[in-house]
Amino acid sequence: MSDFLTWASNRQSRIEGVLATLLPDPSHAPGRLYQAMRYAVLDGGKRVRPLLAYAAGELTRAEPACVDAVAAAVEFIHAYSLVHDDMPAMDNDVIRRGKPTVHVEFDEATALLVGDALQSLAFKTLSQPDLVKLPAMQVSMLNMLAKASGSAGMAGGQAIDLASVGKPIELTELEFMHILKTGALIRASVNLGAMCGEAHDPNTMKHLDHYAKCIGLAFQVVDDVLDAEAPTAMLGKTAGKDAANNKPTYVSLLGLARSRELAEELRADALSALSGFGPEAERLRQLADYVILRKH
Ligand code: GRG
Repeated sequence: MSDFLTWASNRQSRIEGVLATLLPDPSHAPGRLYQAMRYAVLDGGKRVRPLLAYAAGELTRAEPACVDAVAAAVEFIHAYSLVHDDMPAMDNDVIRRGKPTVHVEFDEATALLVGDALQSLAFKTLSQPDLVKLPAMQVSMLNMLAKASGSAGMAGGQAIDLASVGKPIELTELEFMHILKTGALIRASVNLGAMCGEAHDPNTMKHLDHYAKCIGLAFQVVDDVLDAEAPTAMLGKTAGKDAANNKPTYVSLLGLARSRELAEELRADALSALSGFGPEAERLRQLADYVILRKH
């Protein structure tokens, strides 16, 4: 585990540097927007999506510069989603990553623009010239990120989430919502990281995609468990909000014990998807453990 923590910390520092370089310089106009973009992205978060991209890139022996771009693009999309999700029209939250949310620290109009601009920056980053050898591959990657973040992915999942507050919901509907809302971007992080490499034969990609699908869902199940039982100080965001907002969650539908079991089953499923790989998949295996055993 200590070897994994060293690897993760190394990659977290690396992505911090990449993000800082790609974000616009706040000494130029519009300085306040640039400052807010940097506030939203830098110095916070577990960087799970970049870590997944780096681990998948290691498996396919990817070009580091390509994985850096993928990791930054998925993190920009993620950061934008958190900024918008926290706004009064959505989750109306005041703490994120242990500090005031962007609309509280700046203002609502700025928070909207931060999300818009981060989304564009994600696509600018992934569309930079010569990222991969084959231009058609890069178009496929852009298409994948667009689908994962759009109405058939994260934004669509968020729409279902908002519409389901206070309503009875079946487990299958909850699962569908999370596959889109949280799962799609996590899945894209793994697939895009792998696509930076040389070996994207259909079999490798199929197993990786199944791993990513399980991890995406497990991430959400664990998030629901933590929301129910971990204190705000540990989460860096308001704890217990789902129950307070009458939101359907895995815990409200299945109870804590069954939710924990489900996370464990998804972890086992994710690991079995990697069983045909050797040591090159070790970081992905360790990340499955990290996602499921995390405390915040
Ligand atoms: C606004 C279009 C739009 C979408 C919002 C992902 C999302 C969709 C909202 C986030 C709401 C939320 C708290 C979902 C639970 C799972 C989740 C994505 C948690 C936050 O991700 P972490 O734990 O956060 O990776 P850090 O801060 O570590 O990056």
